[in-house]
Amino acid sequence: MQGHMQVDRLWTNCRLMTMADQHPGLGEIDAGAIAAKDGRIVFAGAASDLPAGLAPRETIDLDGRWVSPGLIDCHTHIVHGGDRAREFELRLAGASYEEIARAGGGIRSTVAATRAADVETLVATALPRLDALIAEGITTVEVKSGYGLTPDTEIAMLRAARGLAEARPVSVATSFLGAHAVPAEFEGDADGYIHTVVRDQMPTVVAEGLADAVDGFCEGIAFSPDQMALVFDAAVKAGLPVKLHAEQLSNLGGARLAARYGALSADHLEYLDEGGVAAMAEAGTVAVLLPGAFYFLRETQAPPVAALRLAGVPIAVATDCNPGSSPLTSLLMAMNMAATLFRLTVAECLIGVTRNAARALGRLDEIGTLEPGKACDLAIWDIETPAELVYRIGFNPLYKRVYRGA
Ligand code: DI6
Ligand code: FE
Repeated sequence: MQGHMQVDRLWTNCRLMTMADQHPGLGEIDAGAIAAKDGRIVFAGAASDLPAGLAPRETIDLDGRWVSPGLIDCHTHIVHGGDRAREFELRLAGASYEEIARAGGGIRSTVAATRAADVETLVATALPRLDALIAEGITTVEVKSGYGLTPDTEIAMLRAARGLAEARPVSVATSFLGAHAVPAEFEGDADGYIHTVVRDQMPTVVAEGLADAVDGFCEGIAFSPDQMALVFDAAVKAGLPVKLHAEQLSNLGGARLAARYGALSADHLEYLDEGGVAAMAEAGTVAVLLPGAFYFLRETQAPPVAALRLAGVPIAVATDCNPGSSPLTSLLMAMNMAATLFRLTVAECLIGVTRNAARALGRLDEIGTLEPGKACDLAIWDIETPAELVYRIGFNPLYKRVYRGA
C-alpha cells in the first residue's frame, strides 16, 4: 500500500481468531493487528503485514490478548412478558413440558403475559437479558416474536426487538414467529390460526419492515409441515428468508421442508434423520444447535452431530433464551453445553457463535469473521488459549467489547 492511510483505531500486540474461511480452524494469527475506519475493519492479519504509512488516530496495545469476532446469538426469544418459574417447579415435581403445554400452560402462559405488556415494558424487561449477553461479548443478537399471536401484539414484540438496538450498542436481527403456538382463542383450529398469521399478521409486519426473517415451530404441539408451508409461501412472496424450529421433540420432516425453501437455518434438530441431514447439506441450511433447551427439558436424544459434520452442514450454537425451555442468557455456557452434551469440538463451538451464526442470519457478508470490509465488531479476551472460552463453566473472561469500531 502506498502513502498515508488515515484510520480511526489500530489494535496491536494481539492474537486473532479470524474465523475466516480460507484459514484452517479458527484462522489463528499469533502476532496480529486490526485496524478500523468508519466502523469497518480495514486490516486484520499479522502485524508484519500492516500496510506502511498507516496513520491511526488511536493505537491500543492489547498486551497479547486474544481477539475474536463479536459473538452472535443467532436464536433467542429475549423479548417476552413474565416468566415460567412456577412451571419449572411443576416440571421438577414430575409434569412434562408437553403435558404443561397441552394443559394450556407453557407457551400460552407467556402469551398472556406478553399480551398484557406494552412495547416499553417489553423493552425494559428484555434489557437485563440483553445486558447479560452483551457482557459476554455479543455484538449481534437475533430476537423472535411469537408470544403475542395477534397482529398488534406480534408487532409490539418486533418493535420492542428493534427498540433494543436503540437502547444498546448492539445489532438486532428480528424473526417473525407468528406460527409459534395455537393461541387459546383458536383452540382446535390450527388451520384457522395459520390463515390469520398469513392474512392478518404478515402484511403489517412486512409493510413496516419489522422482520428480517420468518420462523415457525414445526411440532406435534404446534404446526405441521403443511401448515408451515403456507407461512413460508407467504414469506417467499414478501421476499423474506425463512428458518424453522424443527425436529425438537419429534421428527415431522421440518428440516426437509425448511431446506426446500432454502432456509437460512433449521434449529434444535434432536430428532433429525439422515434424509433431513442430506436435504440441509444440499440447501446450505445452517444447523442451529440449542443445548440449553436440551439440558433444561432433560432431553436424552442428542442431535446427529456426526452426520451433520460428515455431510458438511454448517453448525451454529445459540442460547434459545426463552422463559419455557431455555432460560439461558449465556452464550459461553451454551458453547460449554454444546461441547459436553453434543460433543462439538472447541473450534466447532467457536465457529458456531461467529461465522456460522452470521450465516444463520444471512449476514455473513457483514459480520462473523475478522476480515477487511466487515463491521468492526470485536470481543477481546483475557485467556491464554481459545479453548478456555468453551471449557470454563460460569466464568466470563471478556476484557472488552468493540461494536462498530468503538
Ligand atoms: N421451541 C422452544 O424451545 C421454544 N420455542 C420453540 O418453538 C420454547 C418456547 C416456550 O416454551 O416458551
Ligand atoms: Fe426457540
